[in-house]
Amino acid sequence: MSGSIERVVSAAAETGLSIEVKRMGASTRTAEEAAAQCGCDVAQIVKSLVFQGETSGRLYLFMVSGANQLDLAKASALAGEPLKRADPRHVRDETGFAIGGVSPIGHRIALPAFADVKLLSHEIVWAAAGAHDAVFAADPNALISAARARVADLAV
Ligand code: 5CA
Repeated sequence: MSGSIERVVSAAAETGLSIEVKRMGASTRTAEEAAAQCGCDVAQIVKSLVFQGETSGRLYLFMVSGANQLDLAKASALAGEPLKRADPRHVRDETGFAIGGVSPIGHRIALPAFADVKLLSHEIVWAAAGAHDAVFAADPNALISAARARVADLAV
């Protein structure tokens, strides 16, 4: 198992979230690809989007359904500062994950996290597990708790 995936598994175990990481053997880099591999609706895929505060330079995690776009105005209001998309290298340094495999849990450095309320309308959601072909399924409430994310209206 890769170190990135191990961090996801450890973080889940530490927070009492029971997960089984699945290596799909095909790309799950995008929500559409992940949905095709998981055989689920794209709305059940959790996108883990990392943005950077323009003032503080701090990174923030936003968990949004694959069917929705992040509303940057709402996200900025929650962060308390304007946001821009984080540089991929910066994302990798702080989360330990490459874009396309960023998991909502198991980051190297804890990021303030927010989750869109629409994720709660599914019984099961799927999230990236730290690699480009790795995913896991979870109850959205349990996943959001494990990510220590605040539930908010984040979608456009
Ligand atoms: N594994 C899939 C499904 S869980 C996944 O990670 N999807 S994702 O949406 O969370 O991650 C891909 C997202 O990374 C894209 O939606 C996009 O917002 C972001 N992204 C793609 N390219 C870049 C880039 N060059 N810099 C910063 N963010 C990027």
